[in-house]
Amino acid sequence: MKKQTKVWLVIALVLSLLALGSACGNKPTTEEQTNAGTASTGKTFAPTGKEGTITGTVAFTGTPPAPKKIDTSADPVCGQKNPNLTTEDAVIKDGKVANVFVYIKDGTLADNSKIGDYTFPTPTQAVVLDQNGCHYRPHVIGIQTSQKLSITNSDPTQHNIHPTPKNNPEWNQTQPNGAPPIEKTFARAETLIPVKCNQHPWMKAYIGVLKHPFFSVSAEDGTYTIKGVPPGTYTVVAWREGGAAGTEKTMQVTVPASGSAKADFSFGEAAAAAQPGSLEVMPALEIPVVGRH
Ligand SMILES: [Cu+2]
Repeated sequence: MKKQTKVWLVIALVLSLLALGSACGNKPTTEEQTNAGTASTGKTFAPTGKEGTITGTVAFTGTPPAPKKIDTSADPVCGQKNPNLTTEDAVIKDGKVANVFVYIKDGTLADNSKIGDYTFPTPTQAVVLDQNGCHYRPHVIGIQTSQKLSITNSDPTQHNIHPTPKNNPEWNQTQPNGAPPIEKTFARAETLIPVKCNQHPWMKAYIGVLKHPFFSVSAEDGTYTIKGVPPGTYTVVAWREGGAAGTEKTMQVTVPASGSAKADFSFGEAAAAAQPGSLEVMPALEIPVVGRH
């Protein structure tokens, strides 16, 4: 064999070894990518511009319980700042219920994907829970997982915030007058987390934690709106406090492309005997095309 041929053989051998080496070197990277893909089951939700809304009113049938005056003698500061403090477990006016947490529990989008399979970006804005007049404002809030909850004390007294979750860590923290906001996040979805105050036994709030942004709290006129909902059919839950874990009403709601679905809920004595709720779908803004899939 010629010396030149030998040299070429050696070069070829070295090159093939290098190629093999780099192939081996690439292997873990490929595995990492595969593992990462498996670990995060969620695909990031991307709006298509055809999102719709779910709106409705939460009613109360029958005679609502009257709010009771709260005895604030445990802390005179509370009585001075808010002498007319009343219970907030039933804020009902003209047969309409406030503080009902309405949310999408699960469902299927128009393309047959499941809402629970998506991941949603965490809002950068914090949700604020204020203690003002020795009660929580608002009384019921919704928040996304990992979104910042900022708890503020606007009272000239000390509070002790004490959420009692089941799926998230429990904590309680003292917040004296003038203390900076307490900032917390919830890692897991949970509906709903009761919040109490270790200083003032009457203080209560509820936090609904969801992985997605499709939730709303009914206003004083009972109305609510869930915006940015992708077209699809969903199980919508209306949760109202009361009893050990609250009361839930459930409804199937179909959101048309770029349209609006109406879902009214009803609580109260007569509501149990009547229909669980009325569903009315407003026409889609899009004109249906014959033969469209
Ligand atoms: Cu308090």
